[in-house]
Amino acid sequence: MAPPAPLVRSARQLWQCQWRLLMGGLGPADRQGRYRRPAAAFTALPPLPEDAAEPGGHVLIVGRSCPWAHRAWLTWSLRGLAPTIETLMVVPDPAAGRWRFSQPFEGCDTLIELYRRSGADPRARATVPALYSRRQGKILVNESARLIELLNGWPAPADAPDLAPDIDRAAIAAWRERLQGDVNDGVYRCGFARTQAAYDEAETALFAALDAVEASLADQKGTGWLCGGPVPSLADVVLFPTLIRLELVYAPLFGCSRTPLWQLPHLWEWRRRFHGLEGVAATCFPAAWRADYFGALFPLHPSGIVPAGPDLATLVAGPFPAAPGGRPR
Ligand SMILES: N[C@@H](CCC(=O)N[C@@H](CS)C(=O)NCC(=O)O)C(=O)O
Repeated sequence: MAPPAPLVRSARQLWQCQWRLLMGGLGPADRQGRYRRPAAAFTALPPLPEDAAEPGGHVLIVGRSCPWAHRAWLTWSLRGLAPTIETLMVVPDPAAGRWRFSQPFEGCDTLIELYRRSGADPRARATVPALYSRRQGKILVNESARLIELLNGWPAPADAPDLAPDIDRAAIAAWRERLQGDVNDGVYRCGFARTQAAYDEAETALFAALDAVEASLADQKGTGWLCGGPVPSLADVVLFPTLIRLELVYAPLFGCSRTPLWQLPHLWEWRRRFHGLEGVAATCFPAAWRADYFGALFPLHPSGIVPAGPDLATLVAGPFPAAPGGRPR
């Protein structure tokens, strides 16, 4: 038997109130209900450390599900930095809402301890990615946008690609600027919106940016990378972590489902090719992504049930068969 209407009404009101409170725990919002990403602790681009070339002198701390960590991990992988920088995976602790180390690292059980030891403001969020210097005994930078720039200038094997060559610098910077707000953060602005208007604004900007990328890839007679060079650039690197999670997480959980990626054939093909680059598939963990997002973001998904999703292999399959008229089937 259905519960009486007044009970349903008051349960809804109570839930709305609790939902707003819980959403506050995910991040701040402005007065219009737009999600505002909080500032990080070590955001400035540090100089290249003197001991950068020393084997194992630095540790890149990442979490599997985090797209911001993913871009740093991809940069590390594409440039072959394993000889000088170790990677270390932290694991989520959803009950406590923090990252912890699988085994104590530098005497710390949790990432927040390492942040405190590095001199972070006690109120700062302990986020991934973070680059740790063993010699200095502290985190050097934890803002992924700066970290990938640092890693792009890090001493690397002779055949390592430059992901921000001078000739494409302006185009790379322009794409990165747009992608960072409208796409990388844009999916979070959709998912963490507190009002319909805030969601609509973020969602429109997200798909407008993806349409712009699609148009640019379609126009470009070059190599199929975003800035036209022979190798992907940092613009491609930052786009990939968001796009590879689109059907798996952001469409079903954050409401980013207006245009399925198969309707953007050049982007589909771009994603397939990027995923095929050496070392990229090893950074992709679709089951862990889904478990972490659906399991941890309680206010968005209170049941905690992890729904079945598409097989990643089907998302990077192709080339996409074109139907008459050039549209994919
Ligand atoms: N500005 C940071 C954001 C990183 C970030 O928000 N990471 C999330 C995981 S996706 C995190 O570690 N959150 C933990 C927390 O907020 O306590 C960057 O781009 O590096």
